[in-house]
Amino acid sequence: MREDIEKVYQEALKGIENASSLDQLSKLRIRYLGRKGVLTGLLRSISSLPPEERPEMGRVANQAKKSLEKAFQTALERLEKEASLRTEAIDVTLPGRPIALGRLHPITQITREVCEIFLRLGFDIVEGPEVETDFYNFEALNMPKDHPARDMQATFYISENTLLRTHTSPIQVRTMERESPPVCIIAPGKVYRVDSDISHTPMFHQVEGLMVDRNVCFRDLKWVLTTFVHQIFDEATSLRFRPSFFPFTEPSVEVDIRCVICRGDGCRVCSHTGWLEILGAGMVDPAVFEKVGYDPDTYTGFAFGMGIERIAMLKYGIEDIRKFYENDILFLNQF
Ligand code: 2NM
Repeated sequence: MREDIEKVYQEALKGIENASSLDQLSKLRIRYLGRKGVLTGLLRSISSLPPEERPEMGRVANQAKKSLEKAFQTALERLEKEASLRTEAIDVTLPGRPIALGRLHPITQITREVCEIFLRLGFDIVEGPEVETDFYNFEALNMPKDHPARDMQATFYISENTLLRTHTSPIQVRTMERESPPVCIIAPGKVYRVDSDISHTPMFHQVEGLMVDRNVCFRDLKWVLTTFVHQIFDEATSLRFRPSFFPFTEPSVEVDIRCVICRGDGCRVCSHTGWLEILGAGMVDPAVFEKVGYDPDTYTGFAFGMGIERIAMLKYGIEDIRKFYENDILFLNQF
């Protein structure tokens, strides 16, 4: 009997120490210490021994039981700790989570390209406020309160005298007020007009330019704009200057380029005219010089303005201006 107990004890102890899961350990406990367990059976059979042997065997068997209970407890703690370590473990060999690299918005890219071309031609870049006063946005640009040209501008007003600029010309006015000629600047930035359809958004981007000095003439304007168009599109792109009207320039022109899509044959983009309108320009009206305190008998100048979205749409073949402002990552990632 003593040998039986010893054998069961050793066997159980070995099993407990080698148990590699909580499930396995639980099965071992049932097998040895359960109601129908091996050791439980041995304990029960003590009652059938001769009375003088019972106390001694009882002691031995109970000792084995106690000892195994303790071993179970130790093994339980060990396996629980291992399980928790497994769930908290960090596999340092796993590849890192990729960090998506951002990119510049296509409008920002084109704005920078345009600015770089004019920087190389000697223009400085000037910025200004998007919330403007009536004076800088209209009055100083030869558009008094009753001027019909103001009706054409559907303006976002903040108060009677405060508005969201409808063009970046106020930057040029502010620069002329602050500095005397020669002035040679470009004014990029956001502008706002009440307008929204396939080719208009209430906010869009402009780059305007201004050059003022003695003897600045229309030839200078033509050379600068031709050079610009050849650089932003290509050398083969020809230009056409059409008479037009702006309150702040006289004479005024609209500048077309040969359609970059069909090269002049006529297509949907150029409405079968072979030409695309991309710029407005002209010689600064003497009335504007008067407003900023320049002597119109001493100085002349040219100015021009273009919409960045339009340039970007023609360069990249985008048909709907609203694509720029939908935050569609698949669209934006193409540029
Ligand atoms: C255009 C077209 C023609 C322009 C004029 C001026 C200023 F302030 F010098 F008078 N800035 N920009 C101008 C002239 C803008 O955009 C289509």
